[in-house]
Amino acid sequence: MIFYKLFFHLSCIIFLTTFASSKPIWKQELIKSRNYEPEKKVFDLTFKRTTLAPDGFTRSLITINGQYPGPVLEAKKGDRIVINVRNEIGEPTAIHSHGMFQRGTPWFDGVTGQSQCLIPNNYTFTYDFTVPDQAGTYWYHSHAFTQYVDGAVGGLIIYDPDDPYLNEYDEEIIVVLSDYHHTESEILLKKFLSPESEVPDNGLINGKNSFNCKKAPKGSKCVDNAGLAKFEFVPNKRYRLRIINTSAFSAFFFSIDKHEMEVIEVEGTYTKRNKIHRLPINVAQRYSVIVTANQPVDNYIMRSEFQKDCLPDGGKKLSIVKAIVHYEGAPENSAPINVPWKDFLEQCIDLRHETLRPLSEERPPKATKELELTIAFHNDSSGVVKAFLNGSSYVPDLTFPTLSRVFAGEANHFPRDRNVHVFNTPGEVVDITFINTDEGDHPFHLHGHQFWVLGFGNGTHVDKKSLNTVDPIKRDTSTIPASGWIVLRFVPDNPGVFGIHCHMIC
Ligand SMILES: *[C@@H]1O[C@H](CO)[C@@H](O)[C@H](O)[C@H]1NC(C)=O
Ligand SMILES: *[C@@H]1O[C@H](CO)[C@@H](O)[C@H](O)[C@H]1NC(C)=O
Ligand SMILES: *[C@@H]1O[C@H](CO)[C@@H](O)[C@H](O)[C@H]1NC(C)=O
Ligand SMILES: *[C@@H]1O[C@H](CO)[C@@H](O)[C@H](O)[C@H]1NC(C)=O
Ligand SMILES: *[C@@H]1O[C@H](CO)[C@@H](O)[C@H](O)[C@H]1NC(C)=O
Ligand SMILES: [Cu+2]
Repeated sequence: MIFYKLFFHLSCIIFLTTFASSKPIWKQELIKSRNYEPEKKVFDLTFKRTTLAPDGFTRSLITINGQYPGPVLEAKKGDRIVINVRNEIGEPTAIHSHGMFQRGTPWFDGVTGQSQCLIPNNYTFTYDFTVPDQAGTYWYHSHAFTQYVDGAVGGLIIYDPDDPYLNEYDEEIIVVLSDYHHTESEILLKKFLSPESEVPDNGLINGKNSFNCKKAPKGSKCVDNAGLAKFEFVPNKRYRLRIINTSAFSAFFFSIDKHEMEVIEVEGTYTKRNKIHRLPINVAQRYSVIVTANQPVDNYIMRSEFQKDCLPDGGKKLSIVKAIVHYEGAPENSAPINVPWKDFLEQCIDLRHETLRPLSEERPPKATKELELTIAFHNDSSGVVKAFLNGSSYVPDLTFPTLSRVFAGEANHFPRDRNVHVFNTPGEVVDITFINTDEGDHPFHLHGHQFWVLGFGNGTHVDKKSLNTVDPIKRDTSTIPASGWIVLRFVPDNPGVFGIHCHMIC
């Protein structure tokens, strides 16, 4: 029964710093010091409902420019990104660029009730922001209702002309992993409100997979063997795979049979090169790995395995999500090499520090403030199960977003259920400790910032001695273990209203 509890409103706290100390938006010095010119990149995206069958099963999906997943938006460090969102979904929406700091443009963070009002149907809204100081693997998705489960997602890549690994790979490949539901999210949501659990029907790699139609309900439109995504490898070339997990619930182990991979980036932070065989990746997380095409010319299975322990019913009916790595010169349709890596990995937690270390070690500043919050799921006064942070369940005001409230001079009067935490002292460094009393793990995401992951563990007692304050990894999405804790440190130096929330549609 973990699931229906999760499929609920964001449980959110909001960071707010007053606008008085606002820093310049555009770091001219940084840009000038480089030998390349920033550009203005304009993307026109139309969001629209379309009937599609990515895995053979026909359903209505939200497509972006007719595609699912949506087009990958590509820019480079320093660019200005302009996204014209045309809403033809038939209902209101808002689009969040996940991982973007939005320094100086907090109103373009795309969160309804926090940074903007909804974009009505048949309207166009323009997001306009710069990325002076970030590069890496990101994604964009609807931040309204449960639309991203219905397909409103796509990759967002910021290339880095100063990438320290630039000479260590020849080409890039984007791999979008998702869980996939045959039921529309609105119906799913209703199911979750009743104590009837639901797990994904399937998973996709770059929007493709096959489905065994025998498992589909009678009367549905379904075709077997819809086909797998295919990735072309040229022998001896080195590939940077950018892996993006856009799931609603499901964590995966990602691997390619017979191929090792080396992690080099997590969510915009370069890591020390580290060889692994299986990569755990939770909802909303991203990694880059280098894979060398150093195996005999053939076809190989790329697999994304559901971490079934994190699913409420143990994911009994789910199969491994597959794609094909096809070496140039290999037969087109021969059976792929099927030799999965067998390394044991603990489920439902992130890669540990030993395998995930920052390339440039950075000792975080000392914390000046501590914030402890307990995550719990239980019924409210009307008997509906909700997520609570220290007893308060987040309720957005869709018609008067928190940021508008700040501009209206109401920065000191927030209703309790807006779960606001105000940071308005320059130089503040905050440690947030989450104590998760739920039996499910929760991938937490912070908007507008990255945080250092100082440590995580089991139980409600934080083992302070185990915290790493010397060289922790910095990222924007981290898993809080089931019935466990995590300590995150961050510097609230980006004026605006930014959420921190579980990314499981909770
Ligand atoms: C949206 O625009 C389309 C075509 O311009 C029109 O047919 C439809 O009635 C409009 N819908 C709404 C809700 O205004
Ligand atoms: C994506 O995140 C979900 C949710 O935690 C997780 O179950 C799934 O395993 C992740 N995918 C991968 C490839 O790790
Ligand atoms: C949340 O609750 C815990 C446990 O009761 C308490 O220690 C902590 O101070 C509370 N946090 C806030 C922000 O009030
Ligand atoms: C909340 O749940 C508990 C335990 O399931 C139940 O006893 C109680 O009646 C519920 N309260 C409301 C208001 O529904
Ligand atoms: C946490 O608990 C799980 C399950 O009991 C166990 O497998 C794991 O090793 C524990 N982790 C730590 C850090 O103690
Ligand atoms: Cu985000």
